[in-house]
Amino acid sequence: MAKDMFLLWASGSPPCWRIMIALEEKNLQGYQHKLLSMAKGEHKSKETLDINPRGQVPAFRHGTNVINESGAACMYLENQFKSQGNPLIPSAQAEQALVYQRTFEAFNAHQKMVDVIMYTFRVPAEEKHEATEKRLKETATTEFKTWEGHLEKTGPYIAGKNFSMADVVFFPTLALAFRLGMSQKRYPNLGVYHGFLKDRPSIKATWPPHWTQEPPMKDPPLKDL
Ligand SMILES: N[C@@H](CCC(=O)N[C@@H](CS)C(=O)NCC(=O)O)C(=O)O
Repeated sequence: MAKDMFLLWASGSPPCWRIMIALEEKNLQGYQHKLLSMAKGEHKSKETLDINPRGQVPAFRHGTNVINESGAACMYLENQFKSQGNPLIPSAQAEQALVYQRTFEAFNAHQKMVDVIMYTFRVPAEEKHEATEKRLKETATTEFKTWEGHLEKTGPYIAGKNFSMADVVFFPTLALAFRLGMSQKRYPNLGVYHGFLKDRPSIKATWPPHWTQEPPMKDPPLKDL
């Protein structure tokens, strides 16, 4: 079944990682995949553009169905393989409501983190403004503080007692935030959450390969968060 799935991905990309975790959770190992180098611009190659015209990863195909949006691909995998592997969306009303809420809410955290990273690396020094940088960092900090608070109310997983789609979507963003310097001391609940989830088989199996080979950056962009 997984043999007719194909994923183009990049190491450390949270959207790619989400799909890879979902595939593991649904016991869909054995899918075809190719690791691309974004540094070499391989995500702009014809091979990628043929699947994802935006020239972005993930680029994911199941048979003739193309599902490039990471959230859409994860939902698709859960729905197509409902009874296979681990259920990621509970059917009980209150639990389902919380899982959907946290799953889609996680895209906010991701975007606010990306805003800081992009501003740091993509905006030329002469165009940077201290006030803008401060505002972006404060916005991202407030967002992660919100998630820190979520765990106080509904842990140990990000949407309650069980691992769910919300973890599939949120964890890669959090792991990248910590990798890029966000302080675990300032977010103790998120630190504990990250600590136990990183050993989950689906997450271990898909851990970004370059993170195990290369040390974190010396002056990381999220060190003020
Ligand atoms: N909406 C997409 C976002 C994908 C995305 O932002 N991918 C990044 C890598 S993390 C990318 O390919 N960036 C290169 C570019 O936009 O040119 C999803 O969640 O699947």
